[in-house]
Amino acid sequence: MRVDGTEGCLEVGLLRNRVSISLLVALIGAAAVLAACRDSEGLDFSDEIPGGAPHIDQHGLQFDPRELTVEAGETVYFTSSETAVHAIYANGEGFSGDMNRGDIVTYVFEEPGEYEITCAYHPQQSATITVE
Ligand SMILES: [Cu+2]
Repeated sequence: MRVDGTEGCLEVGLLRNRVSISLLVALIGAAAVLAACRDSEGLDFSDEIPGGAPHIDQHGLQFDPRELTVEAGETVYFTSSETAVHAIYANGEGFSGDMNRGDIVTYVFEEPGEYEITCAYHPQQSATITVE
């Protein structure tokens, strides 16, 4: 009886270990998904871009934000948070060259007006910059 009882405990112990390992695998999976989600929300460029500076990121094959108002002569920061290559145009004029994940390009809009921001590779990407 005692031996049976001990074996029973051992089995329960093993089962607990298996549950723990499953839980650990699930947690690692969840962490990976969260990390992937964070990437799709944009990398952290705060070390490279001054706080409060106008900044448009690209992730999820979109500009973020899609509308921005800046002062004439202000430096606008364009970044890419994803592996898809982007090439940014302002009113049909390319200025960024090919951008890869982590790249930062700056552009100064000298003339007031509305600028349609597009990407050479992704027709669905568009943003509007209003220069005052
Ligand atoms: Cu693009």
